[in-house]
Amino acid sequence: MKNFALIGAAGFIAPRHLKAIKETGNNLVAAIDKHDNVGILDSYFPNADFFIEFERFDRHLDKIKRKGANVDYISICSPNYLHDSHIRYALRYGADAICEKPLVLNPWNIDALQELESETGKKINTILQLRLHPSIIALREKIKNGPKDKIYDVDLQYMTSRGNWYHISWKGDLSKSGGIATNIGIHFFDMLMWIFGKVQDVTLSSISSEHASGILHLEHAKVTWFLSINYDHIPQEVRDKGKRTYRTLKLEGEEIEFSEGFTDLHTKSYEEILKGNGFGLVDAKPSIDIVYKIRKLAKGNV
Ligand code: AKG
Repeated sequence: MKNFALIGAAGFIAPRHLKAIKETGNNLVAAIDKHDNVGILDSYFPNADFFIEFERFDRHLDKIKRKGANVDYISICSPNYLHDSHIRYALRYGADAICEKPLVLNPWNIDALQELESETGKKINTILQLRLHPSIIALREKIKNGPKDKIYDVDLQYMTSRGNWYHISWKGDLSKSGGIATNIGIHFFDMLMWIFGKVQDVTLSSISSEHASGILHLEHAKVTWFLSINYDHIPQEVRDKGKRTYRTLKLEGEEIEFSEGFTDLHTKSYEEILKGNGFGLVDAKPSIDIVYKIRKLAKGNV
């Protein structure tokens, strides 16, 4: 059984990490969040120690270490712009990191973390759960076994509605989340490159605080993409079924839906990480590069 600590216990994504730690048979010894609405801990680890000040969290983890009971993994669910700092804390402490997406906001943050991995010998893992989604794995296989020189015509609609709170929270602050193409688009940019190969070009047709669209040219696909968190963008027939998400991809006109199953993949991600098969810095880099480029396009800097 491994010991875990978790940074960002009060956030949107923390329950999936708590569930994954529990379902993989491990233990949470300590958690921190500057917000104290963490009653969710009782559903998974009522005995975990909880802190709202980083210094006290650090002192506690240090005490655990001096007693010889190391924390093996630190899970990071904090706002995106703090990820690299919290990863540094984890590795310097002597733990491996498991960090939510996007691993970092800027490509050069990855280079700095690469040096830290070599210095400490510890591993930085990230969550790229679409790579573990059965429909996406099947699609990748199909493309791998298809003609090698084909450029597929792909239409991607990625809609995952969020209420007004999204814009008021740190996710609505461009400097903290990177905006929706970074915070949410990262999922499908990574997935598309994993399936269709390296990026050749990306263009942006429109962008706002709640949507983005453009064209992505990959080695084996030309992808027209549309991303939205606005519920009204979801097709009526999908809304009529009571759904608030619609993730779908048309390959040469043939629809592949992957709306379901997305939220259950953290445990699978943890299982792979614990076996030493986690996605790391090298895996995360291409999608970090592309969302950085989109942010520059949005500002008219490219
Ligand atoms: C987020 O809200 O931060 C997400 O990553 C959600 C992505 C999705 O629902 O597809």
